[in-house]
Amino acid sequence: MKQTASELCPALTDGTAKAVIFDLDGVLVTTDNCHFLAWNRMAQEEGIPFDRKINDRLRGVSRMESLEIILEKSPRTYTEEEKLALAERKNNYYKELIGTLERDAILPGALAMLDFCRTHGLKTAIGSSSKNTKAILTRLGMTELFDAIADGNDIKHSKPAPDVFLCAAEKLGLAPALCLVAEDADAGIAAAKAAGMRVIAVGPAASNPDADFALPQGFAPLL
Ligand code: B16
Ligand code: MG
Repeated sequence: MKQTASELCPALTDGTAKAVIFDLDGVLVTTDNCHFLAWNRMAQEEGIPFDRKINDRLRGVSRMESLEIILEKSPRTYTEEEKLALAERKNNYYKELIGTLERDAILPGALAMLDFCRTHGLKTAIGSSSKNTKAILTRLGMTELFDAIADGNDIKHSKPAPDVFLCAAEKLGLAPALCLVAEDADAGIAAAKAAGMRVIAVGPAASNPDADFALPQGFAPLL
């Protein structure tokens, strides 16, 4: 059933928020599946068991921390140098995949949601752990849709630390309490809460009890 953005999240129009900070992978675009495919390829080559359940723990988590989670199941140990090489190999596979993305990689309703925010005077920003954020936004022609972009290159501590969202709020020139965060990851919800922001939980994170608003189908009901 089609719903309005205000029905999905009353805080968008009640005057208590001035911006929405969007996570990228899994919230606006389907690159979460590209991460899965790239890690899966690397894990298979190394003989490390890997599946969708383990992959869910990687949402919002930085590249090197994701690797450590995958290596929990590894039959052998790796030196720090080898770990850097594994992460680089995965990132090369990932870049191959995002290099083929087309506009249909934008999740259903995401553009309608961004349009709603902008026409209702809410600023829009990206708060993503990914160091590939700018390449993805450029590839999909989305860069101009945001007033600020904070990503993995701006921060030392990735989600669940609040850094990327605090960085986005600072770039927007807004107090954290005036920002809403849209997230698909438990780590991202923890990060937003630690930043003092309210959270719209989408997709796999919709059942997280810390979410202020839950959208199990993401922004698709807007269409
Ligand atoms: P990269 P998000 C996160 O993006 C992904 O969810 C996570 O799976 C990935 O490991 C992380 O970015 C780092 O990505 O390897 O491209 O720097 O969900 O915070 O937009
Ligand atoms: Mg995400």
